[in-house]
Amino acid sequence: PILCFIERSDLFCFFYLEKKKFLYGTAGFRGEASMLESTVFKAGIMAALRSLKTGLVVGLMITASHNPVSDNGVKIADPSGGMMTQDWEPFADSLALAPDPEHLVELIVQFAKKENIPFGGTQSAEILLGRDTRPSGEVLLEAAKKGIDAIIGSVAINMGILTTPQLHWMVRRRNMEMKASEFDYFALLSTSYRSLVDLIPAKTLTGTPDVKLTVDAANGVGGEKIKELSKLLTGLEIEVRNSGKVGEGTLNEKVGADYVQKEKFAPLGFGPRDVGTRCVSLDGDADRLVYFRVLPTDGRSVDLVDGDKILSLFALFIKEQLTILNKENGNESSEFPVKLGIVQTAYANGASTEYLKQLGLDVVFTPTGVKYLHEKALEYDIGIYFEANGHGTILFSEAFMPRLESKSAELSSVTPGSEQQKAVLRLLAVSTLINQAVGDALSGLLLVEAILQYLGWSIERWSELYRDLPSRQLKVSVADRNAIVTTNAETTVLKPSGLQELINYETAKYPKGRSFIRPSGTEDVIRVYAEASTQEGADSLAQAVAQHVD
Ligand code: NG1
Ligand code: ZN
Repeated sequence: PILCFIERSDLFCFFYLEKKKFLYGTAGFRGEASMLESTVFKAGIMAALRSLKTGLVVGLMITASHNPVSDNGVKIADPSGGMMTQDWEPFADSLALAPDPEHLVELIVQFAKKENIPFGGTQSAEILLGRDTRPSGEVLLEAAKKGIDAIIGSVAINMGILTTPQLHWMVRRRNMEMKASEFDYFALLSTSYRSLVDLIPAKTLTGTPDVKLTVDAANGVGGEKIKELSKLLTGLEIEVRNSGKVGEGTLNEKVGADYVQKEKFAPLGFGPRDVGTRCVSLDGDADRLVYFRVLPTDGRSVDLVDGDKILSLFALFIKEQLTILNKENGNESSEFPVKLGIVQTAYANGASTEYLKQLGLDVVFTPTGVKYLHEKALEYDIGIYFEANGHGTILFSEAFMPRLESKSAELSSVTPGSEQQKAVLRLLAVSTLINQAVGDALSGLLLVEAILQYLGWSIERWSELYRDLPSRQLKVSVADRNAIVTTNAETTVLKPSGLQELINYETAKYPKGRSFIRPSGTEDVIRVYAEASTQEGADSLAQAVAQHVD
């Protein structure tokens, strides 16, 4: 009976296009764009089923983030705005691997039964579609629509060209029955930023604040979006380069957050003229950001202020607000206990972890992949997570928000204008500025800018919070990357046996040495990471470990 709710002609028409099988990794399905049509079509089916199952709005985003322009990908946003629930990933894989349309239909029928997905009832499905600026995006978006149409009762709404975090934000807001247009997004970000700036204590406002920020938009979707956003901002001078305009360069080619973070080199379009200014790089779909300043030594190398330092800045600021809030008449009181947690991965620079622990913060680790970090951060009242590569955000838990709001109401009637009240207002402004669905370069950079102004800090001062340990990342191509199995938030190799002992042996040779390997979730490689007290040490440790992997 379920079959009559599936448009079979579409299934057949899309199947023959399949040339390669993909797996739903840490970033959904990703690969060469010309091979993806059938897989994206299946992702459309998945999204429709997910919406039918939950009775809520679901998102589907076509992007390959920081990967080359010839690649593309698709990921599904759950009703919360976060990544699709991990329980459904095996189903996504099985759809992608289905050998023919008959099997595909069979898989859908079985899965729908198992999950009690209500076909043909009053339930309808609604899926918001978005794509980045890749030329292959349009065709793939059509394929996704076809997949959604194949599940009768589902409606696809094309939201057009968006950053990944904008789409996730819209899905989340729609399900909370809140205004969710792109204009609403820009308006909320700009007003929250304004509130934070207006709450800066007068004493830090001495001297002229450095309001100039130069943005490298990776020739991606973030370029136009940040220009639109900046029209609503006052007191911040934003210059956008690599904005994606024709002739300005290629998406993600020697530009963008991934390039700057991995190469520690200024992106194209930046150089000696930028020495002394604050610069920020977004990635291709604007869900990552890293800051940098071009060094005067050669006008090309950069002092990188990565995700770990952004995390540290956020943590410092939130902690300070909580301290102010709990200070009554100069005495610490535990009147308003808040569970603040910091979530990192093994890629976090060891110096950042040490710094955060010195601040007395609760730091925990998860495997690589936003879904793991996000899930962990949700366990706290306020959970801050970041990957070193610049993807992260601050989550305010559902249980905590009403507490914060009632504290705000109480303080505004009992002690209006007090420092405590201001601290609460700052936290509330952060909760609306920073994207609660996923990491978001635009909201992230506005928060950084507001905090730097609050502290009266330059980028140099921020960068000096701690000194990064030298590190090196390498990739090793192997026949089967899944032959390597890790545990302990990816810091220990379980299989093949004996390999971890070799890594330990190499690592022990270096002061402050640390090294781990893991299969990438987005590329067909094993990644090697090494850290040591010197760059030479980190380089040769990484080399030595890579040789054992080969
Ligand atoms: P993989 O390929 O699994 O290492 C990369 C990043 C992740 C995450 C995903 C999703 C590194 C070392 N890894 O994953 O942190 O951002 O892409 O885009 O940066
Ligand atoms: Zn991205």
